[in-house]
Amino acid sequence: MNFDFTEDHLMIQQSAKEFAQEAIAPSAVERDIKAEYPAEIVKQLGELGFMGMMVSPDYGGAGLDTLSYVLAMIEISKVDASVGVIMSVNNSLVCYGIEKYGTDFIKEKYLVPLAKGEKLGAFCLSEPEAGSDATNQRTIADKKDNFYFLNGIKNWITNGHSADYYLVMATTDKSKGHKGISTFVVEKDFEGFGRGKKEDKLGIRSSDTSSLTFENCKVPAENMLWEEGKGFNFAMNTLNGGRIGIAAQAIGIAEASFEAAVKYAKERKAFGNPIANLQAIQFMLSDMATKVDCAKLLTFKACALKDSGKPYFKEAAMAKLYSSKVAVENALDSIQVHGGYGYVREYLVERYLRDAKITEIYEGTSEIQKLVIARSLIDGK
Ligand code: COS
Repeated sequence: MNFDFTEDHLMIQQSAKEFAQEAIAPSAVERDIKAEYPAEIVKQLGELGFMGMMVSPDYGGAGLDTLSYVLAMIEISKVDASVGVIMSVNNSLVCYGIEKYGTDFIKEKYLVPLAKGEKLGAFCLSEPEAGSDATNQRTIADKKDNFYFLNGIKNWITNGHSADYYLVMATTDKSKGHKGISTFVVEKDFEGFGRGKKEDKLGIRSSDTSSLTFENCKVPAENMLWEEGKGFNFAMNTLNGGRIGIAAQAIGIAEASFEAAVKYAKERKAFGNPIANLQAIQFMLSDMATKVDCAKLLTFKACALKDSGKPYFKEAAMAKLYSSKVAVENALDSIQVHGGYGYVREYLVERYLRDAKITEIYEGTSEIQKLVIARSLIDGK
């Protein structure tokens, strides 16, 4: 077991940190208030290679390991979790899914621009009646000649309004249950594709989330990923890696909350001394720091398993379950340390709490993570 980062890991961590401080931090508060999508920042992230970090250089990516991606995600999310989720969906759901399950044609056409950050992707599994119960896909794909015609609605789609390419799960054979679901690459300009309203959210407000509509949306048969009937397995396998990305996003928020609490506790005086001298505050800071380290260890372990080609779905679920819980707890504790100042916009910690909550919900709720972990423990898989 080696707890040291390589020179390369440290370099990536440092460059993500610098970019986050210089290019993301100055507009984060305003974008949160206005719910404004960070188009220019996403473009720059692409130019720096942060939008296709794990994709092979053969397809325009940076060819890095999962730990590098997680270190960058933590630094970016520490400053702005909205930018973190945009980056996470493109990297670990869209690029990963296409690289692993796409034909050469799909990789050349779609993966290269996505990995270079020239185009943006979205992952479309959720529907009004298929959230945790993801096998209940109502979107239908009917085949006619060399095309599939998609009809249905997707919702809660991150990058819904901003993406160019959408990975869409749809039922190709209802009689087969989850083995009758397939995945398609849909372009924003395909006939019959539409975008619904943007959601007005509690947190991660600078990322865009919306519903999508498919009305006889015409998709070439060659745009199917993996093979017919493998769409649900595609979604599950891809979400395992996505959960590592969300764990990293949550760690970023948890660490930012902790650092803000330490800074404030050293500055703020009560009873004639900095509140950092008070044991009540010290205990909170100790718990916050310990939890961040635990969350990192779980997440780094999931990265190591994934990169060595071993099963990692249980560890990814544990990493997301724990890190998201810590993000919420640390944000709450940081507000408590700040007192009244933690409750107002002038200090950043109220945003950390609003941003943290979604990490317990998307890419599988905490209850779903517990279900995945429990099944693995009981079935021994
Ligand atoms: N990794 C890989 N495969 C998985 C998996 C995982 N974490 N979880 C389930 N699967 C596979 C199973 O192995 C099974 O495959 P086969 O049919 O080839 O054997 C298939 O998926 C169906 O699994 P299962 O029978 O367990 O289905 P259930 O309906 O009982 O449960 C859950 C599926 C609840 C685990 C699944 O629907 C889920 O993860 N839901 C949450 C979805 C989600 O994360 N939504 C967020 C949307 S993206 S923001």
